[in-house]
Amino acid sequence: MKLVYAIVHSDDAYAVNKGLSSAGIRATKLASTGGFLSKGNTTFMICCDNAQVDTVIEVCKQYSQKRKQTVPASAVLERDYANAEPVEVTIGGATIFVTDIERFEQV
Ligand code: 2BA
Repeated sequence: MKLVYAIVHSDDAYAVNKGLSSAGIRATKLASTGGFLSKGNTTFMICCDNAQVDTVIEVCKQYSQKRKQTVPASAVLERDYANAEPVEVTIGGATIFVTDIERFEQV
């Protein structure tokens, strides 16, 4: 069994959730915050069979959009350049971690 963490933009969370559910995959949604932008995002915790991991990744890929966001230059530059132009970063689609599960219990 695997535990998949999928971090998606909150605007995509509803579609990803629906996609997982239509594929018969159970998930827990957590409200999370990106360490870089300090903006809310959504983390899905998905415990699934090894054979379902590719489906999970496919669903996340299908329903997560790439977005461009402008951030102050000070967020990405090592030194604070007061007059530097804001910098554009690309967010997403989804950031996914696949981990092993040693034991799964529902009691
Ligand atoms: P944030 O940390 O808020 O990052 C938002 C976007 O800002 C990132 O999009 C990336 O394009 C940019 N970014 C982040 N750190 C950067 C840096 N040091 N320099 C320049 N640009 C930077 P994504 O890569 O798509 O990540 C989206 C969200 O996924 C992240 O939000 C964070 O919550 C999570 N994430 C990404 N990589 C992670 C990792 N290695 N471990 C844990 N969480 C991660």
